[in-house]
Amino acid sequence: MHNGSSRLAMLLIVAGCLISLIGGVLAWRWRDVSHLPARIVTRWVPPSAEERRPLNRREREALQKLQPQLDAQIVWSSRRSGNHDLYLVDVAEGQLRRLTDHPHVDFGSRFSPDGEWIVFTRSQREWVSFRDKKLWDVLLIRPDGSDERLLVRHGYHPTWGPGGSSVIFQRDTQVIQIELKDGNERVLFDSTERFSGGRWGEPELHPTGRLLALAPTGFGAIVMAPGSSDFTRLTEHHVCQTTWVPGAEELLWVEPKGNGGTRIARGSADGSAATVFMDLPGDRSHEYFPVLSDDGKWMVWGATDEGHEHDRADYEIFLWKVGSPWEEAVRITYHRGNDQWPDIHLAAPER
Ligand SMILES: [Ca+2]
Ligand SMILES: [Ca+2]
Repeated sequence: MHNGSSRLAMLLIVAGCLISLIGGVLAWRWRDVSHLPARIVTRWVPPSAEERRPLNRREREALQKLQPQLDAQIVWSSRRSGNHDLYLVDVAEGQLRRLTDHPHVDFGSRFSPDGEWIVFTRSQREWVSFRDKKLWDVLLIRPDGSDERLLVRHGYHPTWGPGGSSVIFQRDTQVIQIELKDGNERVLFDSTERFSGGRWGEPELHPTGRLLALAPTGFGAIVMAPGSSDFTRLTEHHVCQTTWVPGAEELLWVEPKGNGGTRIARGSADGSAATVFMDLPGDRSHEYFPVLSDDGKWMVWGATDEGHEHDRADYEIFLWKVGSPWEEAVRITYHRGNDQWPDIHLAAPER
């Protein structure tokens, strides 16, 4: 009788272990399993610099839809190689080009005004979350993937200064402008005494260089003259990712409101007016990373249908002709990993 109880107890334990094991395997979603080969392979066998990962059918169809009306390059960061590398798509060619091949995180790519260079940021370790703004360097690369070079150590969120002769970036509590010709640095803003030190993001200089925009966390968008301690507050609530509207003293920013939890607003730099610029109908409406083409006629951004983390969630890249109905926006990526921070450069801007 005693031996029978022991066997029964042992059977129950074994059965429990089996049920737990099966449950664990089922909980380990196919999505995670399917990512494993690329994640393992990319750690040991990096793809060659010449690799051109093909677009999938829906991505090719999206480009074909755009080709009659747009000749442009779009660059963004994607995990389609197993970690964050920069990819570029040439709409007219209908081809995908892998620009970087590095085990660290590459993102935040922005075309220079002449389209000859792309500035971006690379993590100093293999994995650094976008939430840590310290462990990053600023690099340059050509749109064909050549001439990759370090511009400056310890820099985050780089964008271009007026005319493309300098780069603006965040370093700890400061916004820095570095001249490309001699490497001289100038401090445009220092938040040491305000906005909880470095708790603000996405500083960007107006194309004329006369105004600097950024968004302190929980405070709202602000605009100031570089080097000034005075600023204009554009919103009374938290927003983020301020970016200038070319040819105007207006900005875009992301608001934590609307369909999907976020929307893109457009407002005057003097704070006098703001409107909802994009809040895409449908499920994929958690918008971030907006930026306009240099002629202001096209906007690219990323959006998820669930999830928020900028470097983890399944963002996809969208393109929209400014002024057309929102629902005519074209989704150009169909890749279940993270796709983020796009930028667009027109081959021949309309005049
Ligand atoms: Ca939305
Ligand atoms: Ca995606």
